[in-house]
Amino acid sequence: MKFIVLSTFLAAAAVAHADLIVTKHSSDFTYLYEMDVNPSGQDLDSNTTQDWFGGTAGGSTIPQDYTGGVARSDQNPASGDPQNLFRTDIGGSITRATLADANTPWTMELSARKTGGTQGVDGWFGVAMQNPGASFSTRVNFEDDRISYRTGGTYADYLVGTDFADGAFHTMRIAYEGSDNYFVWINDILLNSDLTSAGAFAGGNGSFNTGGSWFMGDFSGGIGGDWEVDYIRYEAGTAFAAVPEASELALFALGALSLALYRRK
Ligand SMILES: [Ca+2]
Ligand SMILES: [Ca+2]
Ligand SMILES: [Ca+2]
Repeated sequence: MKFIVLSTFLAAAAVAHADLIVTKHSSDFTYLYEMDVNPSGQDLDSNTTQDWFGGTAGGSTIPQDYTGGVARSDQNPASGDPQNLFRTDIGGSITRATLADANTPWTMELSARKTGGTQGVDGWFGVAMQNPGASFSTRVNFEDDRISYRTGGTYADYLVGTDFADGAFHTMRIAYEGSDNYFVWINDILLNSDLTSAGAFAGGNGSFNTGGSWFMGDFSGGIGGDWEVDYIRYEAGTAFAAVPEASELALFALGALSLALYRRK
């Protein structure tokens, strides 16, 4: 009986990692934007070009408030649809400089929390990402009670019923393998856990910037509400799985212990 439990757990663990078996903690990524300062003024890849866009374009502004290690969206004026986002749609930006083409892999993890306001029809924090030269992009949203992933022109919902408006920080990791294959973790939970590489999430958001760009935060009328970002961490060249949660490791240890006890009997 205990052996069956362990076998089931091991099978679940194998599936949970899909085909991405190389893990890496985000704090070990190459580029760490910890939000102690405005990342638009940083040049972590030393290419003499600011890594992120700064200022306002099309009514959208990179967050200007950096206090206590977090970036804070400034939704003033309260009327209309003010938009705050992190964006890399500039020549030599961190993503354009480090992603060679449509199939260059990468891993990004961010930590964000909702601090107030009313979400839009697509939630309170969105991410849209497109490699240089890619024909598609990927789009993921934090909503008050779910995660939505754009696929096939519509949104699919995940983790429905989870309170993402609880004021706590939540992590979003996206790993791109190339060939329009994405893996998404929320709080270290792999959303497309039942899929292998060939059937990974396809970027279903269509093309929004063929030159390559990341948009993160509020960049559309469908996103609303206030938020803070604790960090954005990024590494080019490899799709890394999230490190299993401590609770999973504890379960694994428990399973191993059960097996040991089973064998002793
Ligand atoms: Ca740079
Ligand atoms: Ca908006
Ligand atoms: Ca921080």
